[in-house]
Amino acid sequence: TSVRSYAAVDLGASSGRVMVGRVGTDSLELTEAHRFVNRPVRVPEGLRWDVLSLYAGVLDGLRAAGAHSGGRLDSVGIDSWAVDYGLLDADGALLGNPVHYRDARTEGVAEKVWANVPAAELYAATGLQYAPFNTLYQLTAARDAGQLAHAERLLLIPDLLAYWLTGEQGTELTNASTTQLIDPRTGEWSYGLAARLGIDLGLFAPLRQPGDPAGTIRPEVLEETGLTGPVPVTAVGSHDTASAVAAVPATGERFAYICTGTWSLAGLELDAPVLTEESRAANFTNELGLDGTVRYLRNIMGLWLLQECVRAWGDPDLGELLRDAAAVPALRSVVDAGDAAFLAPGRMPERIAEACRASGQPVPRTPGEITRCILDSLALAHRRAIEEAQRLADQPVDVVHIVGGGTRNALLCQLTADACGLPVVAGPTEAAALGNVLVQARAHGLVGDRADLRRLLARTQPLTRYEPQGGTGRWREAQSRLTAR
Ligand code: ADP
Ligand code: LRH
Repeated sequence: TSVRSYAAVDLGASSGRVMVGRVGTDSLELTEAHRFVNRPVRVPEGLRWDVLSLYAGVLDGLRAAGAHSGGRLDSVGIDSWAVDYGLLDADGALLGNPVHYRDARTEGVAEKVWANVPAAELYAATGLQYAPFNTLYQLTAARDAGQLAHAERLLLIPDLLAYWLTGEQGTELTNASTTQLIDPRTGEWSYGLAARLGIDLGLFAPLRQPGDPAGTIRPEVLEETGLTGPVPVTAVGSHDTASAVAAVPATGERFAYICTGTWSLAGLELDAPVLTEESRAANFTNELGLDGTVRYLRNIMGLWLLQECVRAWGDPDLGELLRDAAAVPALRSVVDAGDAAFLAPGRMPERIAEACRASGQPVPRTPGEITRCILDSLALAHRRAIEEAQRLADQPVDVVHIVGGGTRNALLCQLTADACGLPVVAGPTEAAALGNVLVQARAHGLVGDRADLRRLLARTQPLTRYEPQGGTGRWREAQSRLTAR
């Protein structure tokens, strides 16, 4: 039987990696070829992605991936965090560094957009939860600041990197669904909405579906990376969360998922969007997944809260910190981990302490106490999102799958099982890369439908099961401290 080698470029907000997936008809193996930090840079005009250093990381990664596979790769796929983009001029040259979604430029922009198209109408048309960083708001801010004057093309981050590798431009659909300019019922651009908001959809390259060919690596890049051509690039679920959800190793249909990393994305896979007013009020989003599925989920601040504290504390050992946190009594204080007040960088330990004080709870002081407060708060937010998603979509579940970097945090997984009152199956850790690899393999006919793909993962990937303990009463009580205010 033939085994093929696929490279998955997966860029998270905290690190980028290039993984090699070796896929046979009944086998799947993933190895890390290269990992590099993703360090945003604050310049006087604001917070920016260092996209050239990320591209250099991708090239280093492809070189390493080739070295793992005798210089030959059957295809390359790229996924990254959502919503952000680069602008190109008429010659195809990048106009400035892509703006980071945590940059403050979108403050007050949503209100201006809603004056044209009310928030309720916007939700009914696009199904996207309100987040200040949705591409629509970023693009409105850029336009109003005159920054689109020389822009001929807008490429979302994975599409920009694919363009640099191949010379070809496209807009992959799952990530396009995070722009707030796509109709989730049709998977097409919302032309009417864009016209009313004065957004020029001509800036976007034609849509691509996951599995579509996305060009061939340029000869100069082959030379630079030591790869033997031709190497095709395949469109995958280029939104990292779409790739991660594709790699949830569920064996049945009654499952919820939490993609944990810098963010926690908690919700369900649905056949159709939920566009009700109740769903909007609960701030659930309808992003698009593979094969016309909908990723019905809520954004929770995620391990960003811990990353920022760890940065403030001068990078102590994570393992030790988590051991200290495990020794702190449970649920002493919790914060609302869904609160956009935690979006911006800086002063995180202080902001968490302030939130506890403001809600009349004991103020955590030591790093161990603050870490415990973060993990309890994340588990509580996971519980709330999964409970509300089931109710709003009328789709009950029996199990919660956790994928992504957070699967390495056993305390968080156990707390999530306890809070949800459901078993948690944790793994795989590199879900986005696996989903990326499997969509490439599927495009080449190596795996079948979504369920086959999930069965292959369940058979081949190490998974850890956590049973719920202690009843959910104390979690309900903790929630009431936040909602009673
Ligand atoms: P992203 O893709 O958003 O950059 P990841 O999925 O790589 O994020 O997850 C990163 C997070 O995983 C870190 O913030 C950290 O909290 C957690 N993590 C990574 N390694 C470990 C570890 N050894 N133990 C516990 N948690 C870990
Ligand atoms: C996670 C993620 C998430 C988006 C955010 C901007 O990496 O893609 O799904 O909401 O980044």
